[in-house]
Amino acid sequence: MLTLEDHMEGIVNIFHQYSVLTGDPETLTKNEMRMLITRELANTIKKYCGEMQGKGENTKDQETVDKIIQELDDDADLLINFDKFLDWVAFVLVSRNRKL
Ligand SMILES: [Ca+2]
Repeated sequence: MLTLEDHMEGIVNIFHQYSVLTGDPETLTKNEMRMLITRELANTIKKYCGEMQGKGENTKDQETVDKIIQELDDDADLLINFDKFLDWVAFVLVSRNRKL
């Protein structure tokens, strides 16, 4: 059975699996983040997309991914470090838990 430690290590590993692809290995470029979200969070994105449509926004998956990245990159340096990534993962987990 997986422990919380295993899951935490998994989050760190997934981040680095994508962050090392180009440029600084400790930050995600927008393309790296886009790849991570698209491949690792396909179902979550579909839900996000549905929620935005519920708010009257007609977004497709790709536009939803772009919006998430824009929100994450709040200082507009085009890079997402582990702190920002983890804040976002925590936010997704908290909203998911509320809906369970
Ligand atoms: Ca990188």
